Amino acid sequence: VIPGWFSEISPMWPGEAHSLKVEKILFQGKSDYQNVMVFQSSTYGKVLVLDGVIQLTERDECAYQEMITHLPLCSIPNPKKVLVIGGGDGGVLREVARHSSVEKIDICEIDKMVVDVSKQFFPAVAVGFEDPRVTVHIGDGVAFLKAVPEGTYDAIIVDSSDPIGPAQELFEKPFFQSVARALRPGGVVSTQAESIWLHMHIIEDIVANCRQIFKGSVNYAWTTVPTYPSGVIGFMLCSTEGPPVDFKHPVNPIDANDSQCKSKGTLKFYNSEIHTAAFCLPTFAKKVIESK
Ligand code: AAT
Repeated sequence: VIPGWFSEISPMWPGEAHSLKVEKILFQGKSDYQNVMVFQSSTYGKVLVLDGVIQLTERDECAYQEMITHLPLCSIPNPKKVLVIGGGDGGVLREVARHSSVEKIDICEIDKMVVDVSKQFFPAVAVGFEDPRVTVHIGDGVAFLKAVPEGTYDAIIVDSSDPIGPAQELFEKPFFQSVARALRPGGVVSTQAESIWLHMHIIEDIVANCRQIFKGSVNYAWTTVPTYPSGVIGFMLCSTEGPPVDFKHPVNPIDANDSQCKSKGTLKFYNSEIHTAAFCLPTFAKKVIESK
């Protein structure tokens, strides 16, 4: 550990630790679920850390939040009811709110401290909470989903932390079954699905489970996020049986109506070309994912 630097050390990426130079620690707390820290970095803006793992930085959060949201929402016409699990910083809410067809946005985040800290230190991210269509539920996403009536949502976005800690169950088969149940026929889900460089074994299991559960389509997409382990992160994109969804060819482009969102700023990362490109996989990953 280098003095004055934050190093992201975890058994989920043994033998490596990305480091950022710390200008100032702005917040340190312990919630019922995890350690919460915010620091000012010298080159990535403010950084939110949970249990020693970077959740977002001001500089590159756009890549993750825009992709995990617009990959599903731009793949179906007129999404109306959307559920976000995790995502307590509000960034995914900010992105969902860009879609004018959306009428209701529920969010279920386990840790209220994440919401409070985001409102205090990351106003450009927490702006998502200000949208009048948003209802906040503080609780476990697993329990919340079990109570949702069948066929409720057009889209579910699982913006979850890594599977060590409170998010563990969000990577397991029963959770994906409840997601499928809560979606309407032809509804879509997008989940945080780790890195092809570090977690092929986790991805393999998720893909195998999803192929059994989602009778529409099952796909893996990825993007670059410099401050996430290995610099890339992926998403599982699945649809339930019903009107077919071709994730690779977005039918609901957002590029055009983005201008209505002045308070949220404009899109910085997502566009229709990068949407399609996100599904192109390196050969080693393609082999594993297609064999499942
Ligand atoms: N948008 C920032 C990126 C995140 S945040 C993940 C959120 O999921 C956290 O706020 C955490 O408190 C919440 N969470 C964890 N478990 C649950 C649960 N069971 N129910 C509801 N919310 C939960 C993800 C960063 C990925 C990091 C990659 N290394």
